[in-house]
Amino acid sequence: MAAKLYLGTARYSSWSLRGWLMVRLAGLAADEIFIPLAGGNSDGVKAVSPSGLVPYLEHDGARIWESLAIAEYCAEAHPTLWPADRVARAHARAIAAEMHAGFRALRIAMPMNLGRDYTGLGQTPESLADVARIEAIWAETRAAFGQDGPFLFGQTFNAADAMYAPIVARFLTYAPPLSAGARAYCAAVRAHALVANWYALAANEPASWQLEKYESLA
Ligand SMILES: N[C@@H](CCC(=O)N[C@@H](CS)C(=O)NCC(=O)O)C(=O)O
Repeated sequence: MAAKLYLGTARYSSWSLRGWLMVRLAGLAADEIFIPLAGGNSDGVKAVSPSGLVPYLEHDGARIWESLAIAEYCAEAHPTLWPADRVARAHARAIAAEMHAGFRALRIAMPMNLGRDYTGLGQTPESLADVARIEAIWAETRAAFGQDGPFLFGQTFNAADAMYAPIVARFLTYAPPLSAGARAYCAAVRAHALVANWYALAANEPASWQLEKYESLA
């Protein structure tokens, strides 16, 4: 049976972006099925995904939901999704897990929207605290492991970068105050071919998939 990767609206679905990046980075062949999100409890998603959420991957007999589990599945096929060095790999997993479990205030205050300029919006004390923590993670990681390239662990865009790519997208849309180092990292992630590809997919989605509640924040 053909492998399938179920995804939500590219313009909004930050978790789908993470799962899609993992699958593409690993080079797994899978039919990509984009389901327009209704803003929660989407019938089309509930019909296919065990958790009622996307991303959801069916591949070679395996059924995998949760973006971090998809990352680990993809890394089994393509180990360079995680750094080769044990200590760097542990750090990459820690920051990926922190992303997966956290930054709720930021995610609520600045929902991902790849098609709008919401400069200055979404800045609450709680979301700015998340921004500060993310900047610290990026700076610490790049200083310790990423000196030789533009990404968190240097030259290779890996699973940790994929986990933070939707944060970059939010920073580009909402433009909170950021350090020069964080802005440079955001530019590098945005310029990555796969991230550019996802933005293009989002730009080509039908206008009818857009949801008023995400399009009228300004
Ligand atoms: N913890 C999950 C979160 C997945 C999630 O919340 N996905 C959202 C889309 S970004 C979803 O499927 N929402 C259901 C809906 O909008 O109907 C993961 O890491 O994959």
